[in-house]
Amino acid sequence: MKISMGELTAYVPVIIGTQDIVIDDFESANGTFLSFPAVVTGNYRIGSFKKEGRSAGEISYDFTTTDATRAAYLVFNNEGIPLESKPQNIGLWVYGNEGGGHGLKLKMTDAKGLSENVTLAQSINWNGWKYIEAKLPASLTSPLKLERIYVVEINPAMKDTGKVYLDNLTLSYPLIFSEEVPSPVTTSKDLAAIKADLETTDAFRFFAYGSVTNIDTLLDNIVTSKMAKSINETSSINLFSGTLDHHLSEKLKAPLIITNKGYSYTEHSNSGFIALDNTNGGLRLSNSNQWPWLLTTLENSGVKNLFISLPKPLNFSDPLEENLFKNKLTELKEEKDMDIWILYGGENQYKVTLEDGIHYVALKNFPTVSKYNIYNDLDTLFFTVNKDKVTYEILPLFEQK
Ligand SMILES: [Ca+2]
Repeated sequence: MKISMGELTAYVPVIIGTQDIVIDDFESANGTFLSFPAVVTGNYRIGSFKKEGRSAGEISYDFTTTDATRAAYLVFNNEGIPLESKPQNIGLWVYGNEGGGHGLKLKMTDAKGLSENVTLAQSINWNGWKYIEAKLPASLTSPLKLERIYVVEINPAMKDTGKVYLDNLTLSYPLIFSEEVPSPVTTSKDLAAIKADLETTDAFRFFAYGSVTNIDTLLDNIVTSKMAKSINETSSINLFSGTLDHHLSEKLKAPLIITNKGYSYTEHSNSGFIALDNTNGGLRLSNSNQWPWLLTTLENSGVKNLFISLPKPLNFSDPLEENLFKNKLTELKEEKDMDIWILYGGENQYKVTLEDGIHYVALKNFPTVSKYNIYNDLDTLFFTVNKDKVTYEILPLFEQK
């Protein structure tokens, strides 16, 4: 969000949604019953009456035996459920018909051993299933443990027996904030840098990216899920000019071309994809067998478009080899009228340049720092390959609203 006052402009964090994670689906034994005071009786079990799946949790209580404050607890196994990082909200589905208008609370313990009781509902007074949630107090220090969920009554007059059903205990995390001053995505003047429709049935789109490594934080996982969704909606091939973390690769549907070791040739529709290895500063230095293989492959290939991917920038330690490589491609372009694109990794920004009619495209790596700006640091590149024309679009993964 941008706030302007006179000449002052400030950028403040913006929450653009939440990511919900179910941490207990009540599909297997997860806790035991406890009451307060001891004269209160009841039970906790996993039963077949449920919101989702095959079962839900069931707390039964008998609040008729005393006037004192009464509570019926589900005490989670193993001293509670650890919460990896502190969520914004914690919630669950609760079936309220036999809730007797009592309160529903949970008990958290934090890293310092401090306990706090958090109210989920002042009064269980609804019919059917309802999702209820509570914010976690700022005073608690992560990591937290959820120890108990319980039905509680302080009013001596409210005496009854009943049952409360619980399902899908869920943590909600805020979906990312922007803390830095955003800058617009750099746009290229390249004529190929335009949005294009798929004109014929053999036309296709493909995704191109650098390395994706160290997907280890919750934010990384949220971001790569979003990335996978956007890729799977449109892409027929997914090209990475470097290592691809399994957290992303296992979510992708289309065939992968990964350029981090070795060399390969893949044909799709009217296009050829050649992966080469220049990790040691050149083709010969990385694997000398590549040259004869490459020359034969280029000789035999009759495709309209050629996409050559390399893990590192085209900056060979032997300038003669680099020239030879570039000349070979220029020659090929003229002889066979191919549209040639060199896609290389090792960069932190997308960059497209045109040299002797050949496109050189630096592919962006996934941020390796733990904190990054989701609007500025997460662009994606999609190529559209039509019969006579290759175009591309560099788009931010998250659109700033
Ligand atoms: Ca369930």
